[in-house]
This record gives sequence, structure tokens and C-alpha cells, in this order.
Amino acid sequence: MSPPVALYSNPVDVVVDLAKKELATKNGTLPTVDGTTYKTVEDMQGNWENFKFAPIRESQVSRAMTRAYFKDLDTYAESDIVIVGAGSCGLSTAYMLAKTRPDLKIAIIEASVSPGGGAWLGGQLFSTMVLRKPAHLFLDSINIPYTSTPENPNYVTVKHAALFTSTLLSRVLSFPNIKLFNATCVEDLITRPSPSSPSGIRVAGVVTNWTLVTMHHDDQSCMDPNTINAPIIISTTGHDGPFGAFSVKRLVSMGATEKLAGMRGLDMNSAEDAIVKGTREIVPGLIVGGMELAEVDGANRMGPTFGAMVLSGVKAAEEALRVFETRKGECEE
Ligand code: 48N
Repeated sequence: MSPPVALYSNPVDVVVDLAKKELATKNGTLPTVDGTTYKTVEDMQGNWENFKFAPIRESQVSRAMTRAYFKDLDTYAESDIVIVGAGSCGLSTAYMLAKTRPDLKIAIIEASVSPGGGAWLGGQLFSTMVLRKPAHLFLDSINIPYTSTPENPNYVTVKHAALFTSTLLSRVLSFPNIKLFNATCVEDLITRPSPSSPSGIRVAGVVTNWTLVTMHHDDQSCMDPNTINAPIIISTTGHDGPFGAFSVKRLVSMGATEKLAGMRGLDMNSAEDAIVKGTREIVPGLIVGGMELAEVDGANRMGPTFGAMVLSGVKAAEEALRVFETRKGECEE
């Protein structure tokens, strides 16, 4: 008997199916493999001897994964906006953009298998995340609980940084117009000549590869990359480090920027204002935010407070939409 053909339906159908399935489960009309009809997961408890999963063939799993991924690669090969780096700034940017413009195709490229960057813990591996007001308003907008005390009216604390990052990540991934390509590294920028720009170039997309491939270019024969075209790239790859500050360092190495000022010592009060207010398009088509910007401007670092990351994301999203609207025609080549 030939194996069942996995009829791949697009994500919307799957969501509709799940809705229908939930309804059928609730009203008890959903037949299950073992003849019993579960209404809830609790129904399974105490009844494990009859428990059985629906049958599957391995190729169905393979086709479900590969068809979805290659469909996404095809869809996002031409994106409206690419965000490089899914740390607290990149994710805040993505949330604000997708909420404001559900019509835009937004690709997030994250080098690590686990998105979230440095926002899974507070400072020195402590759990609590501190955000100075008014960044608490961003927490309100995505319904993250926090503590604010009368004796410390200028900041709030989220009980665990992972609560912030997991909630923000789930909000971002729930948008149908966002695709996260994690374990994927941006290893170069697509550029176009731009005589009117001091840098002589305009950024028009990103060059990507599996991160594990990027890490082994020195010990393997040539492994060429893939590409994503987009009129606007928002780079939030963090401060300098093995993968950090990627786009701005690449601008220097391609001669589009003279040099980086380099991040300065820790000064919370000046750092956070400078990063938020400085978030901007630094060469046509490339907006930089979060701690990557500190490397460009020589801003101070702020250490373990995250308000500037989320509000830099709010500003980066606003900058991107401004550029998108004012330079749409030019961006399409
Ligand atoms: O969390 P980060 O590193 O960067 P930001 O700017 O979102 O947040 C910075 C913040 O965590 C701090 O550093 C805090 C506030 N401390 C400040 C201080 O003074 O110490 O996220 C950057 C993300 C990471 O997930 C990287 O894996 C990713 O960017 N990334 C890349 N992804 C794809 N391609 C690349 N080339 C790349 N480089 C970095």
C-alpha cells in the first residue's frame, strides 16, 4: 500500500482546522484512534492503557517540515523589511512593525538557535529584569506583569527576564506576516550604488547562511550563501562580540563607513537616552538600533537595564515606516 500523501495545507488552513477540531472535541463529535472520544487532556489521565496516537508515516513529518520551510524561503526571498538579530531590540521592533503594518512581510534573521539575545536573564545571570520608566508602557502594550514600588517610582521589575522575552517572542511569532529564520546568520549585506549618499551605497537586502556553516567557512571548501532582498534592513545585532555589531562592522570593512566610535563605559543615565534617541537610518536602507548603535556612536553602555532596548525598537519601527513611505519607489530596484 503506498504511503499516504501528506496533503500540505497552508498555515491559515491549519489554524482553521484546529478551530474546527477544538469545536468537535468540545461537542464530543471528534472520533479518536482508540475509539474513545477525549474532550480534554485530563480525559487521558487514568486511561493510558487505551491511549494511542493517530498513525503517521515518517515522510509525512519530513514533508510537513520541508514544504513549510521552503514555502517560507520562497515567500520571504522578497521581504519588505528584514530585522537582523532577535534580541530585545529586534523583537520589540518586529512587534511594533507587525502590529502597525500587518500588510508588510517582515523577516527576522537570528544567528542563534534560540532567539532572545541577551534578554533571558538580568545582570550577572540574575533573574529579575529592570526597565526604567517610561519603558513600562511597552510592557503594558504586550501585557507583561511587572512590579512597581512607591519607594522606587522610576523603574519597574519583571520577575524573570525569561517572562519578558518569552511573552514578547510569542506575541511576535503569532503575527502571520512575520517569519523568524533562526540558526541563520547574516554574513553580508546586499548593496546598490547610491551616488547621492555619502557612503556611496544603499543597503538592499541581506546575505544569509546557516550559522553552523558560517562558523566553518575557514575549515570547509566554499559554501556559498543565500539572499533576501528588502528595501529596509534593521540591524540590532548587539554590541561587539563574536556575532555582535555585524552590520556596522561590515559597513567599515566595505569602506562605506570610515570607522566605528566603539561602545563607551557604563553610564545608565546617558546610555539609555542616547540609544533610544540615536536609533536611526545610518546609511540609506539600513537602520541600526539597540546596542549595535553604541558601537557606531560611541554611546555608553547601560548594563543590566533593558528599557532602552524596547524603546529603541519602538523608534526603529517608526524610522522604518518613515523610510518605507518616503522612499518606496527608489527602494524597489
Ligand atoms: O540582545 P542582543 O545582543 O542585542 P540587543 O541590542 O537587542 O540588546 C542588547 C541588550 O541585551 C544588552 O546588551 C543589555 C541592555 N546590556 C547592555 C550592556 O551595557 O551590557 O541581541 C542581538 C542578537 C543576538 O540574538 C545574536 O545572536 C544576533 O543578534 N546576531 C545575529 N543574527 C543574525 N546574523 C548576525 N550576523 C548576527 N549577529 C548577531
